[in-house]
Amino acid sequence: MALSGLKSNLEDSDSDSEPEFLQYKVVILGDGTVGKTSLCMCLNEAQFQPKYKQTIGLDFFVKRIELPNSIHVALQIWDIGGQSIGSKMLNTYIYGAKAIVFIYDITNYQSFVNIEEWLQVVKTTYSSNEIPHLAIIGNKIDLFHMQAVKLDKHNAFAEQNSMYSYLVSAKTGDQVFTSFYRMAADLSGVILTSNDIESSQKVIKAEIISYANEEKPPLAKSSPVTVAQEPQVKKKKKCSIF
Ligand code: G3D
Ligand code: MG
Repeated sequence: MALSGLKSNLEDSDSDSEPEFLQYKVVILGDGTVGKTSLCMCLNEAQFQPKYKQTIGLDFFVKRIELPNSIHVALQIWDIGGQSIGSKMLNTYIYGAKAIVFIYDITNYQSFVNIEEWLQVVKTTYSSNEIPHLAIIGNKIDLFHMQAVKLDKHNAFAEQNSMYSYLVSAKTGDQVFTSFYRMAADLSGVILTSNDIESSQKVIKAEIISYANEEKPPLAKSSPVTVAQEPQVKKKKKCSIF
């Protein structure tokens, strides 16, 4: 994709030192409770909210990302909140988005099945020659031992629908920044090296829990969660991106 983003000075336009940003609208779609708001908050490096509050209406925020060669991107990320698949407002929200992120909860099979319906809504908004960047995100990989969606199903769906695909945890921050970093690069036509991708990956802090008097919970065979030693992430309130 060419450098076709709307150039905008999001900061003080009087300042010569402020970089110009390529700005893109990104819409997050998915069932209630899959972690849309948590993902946005995590990306925004805000506190991970342990209490669930169904979002009313729509929230959006701007995430600035610096790509190699000092290319600055501003992703305007829209969280569709409590809107259901049947909502008449959805097409209006989706309109103009350069990227759509479909998110499901890896412990909730139905939320994965419903991605197909969310995709149909998107298809009614775009003509076939202007389909935006599409990504599918399986959230809550910190709960990998409760995984209800097999990896090959996730991969097959992503491939069939030409979607970028990620497994993340909005709770620990694992892979959250990287997925949006890669999206920003694709939208602005920047080719990332494996080094660029690796250095975008944030270190995930893991605390070791002692199970001295308890039975250890089962460990996922190949959990993608990046941890220091044993792959058990202690319940913590903060999304650890640093
Ligand atoms: P939504 O915006 O898609 O409706 P929320 O979803 O972001 O409000 O999250 C719904 C619930 O899932 C919340 O739990 C939230 O804390 C939890 N959650 C979100 N992301 C993750 C994750 O990556 N891992 C885990 N373990 N939980 C996550 P509560 O219990 O507060 O309702
Ligand atoms: Mg929400």
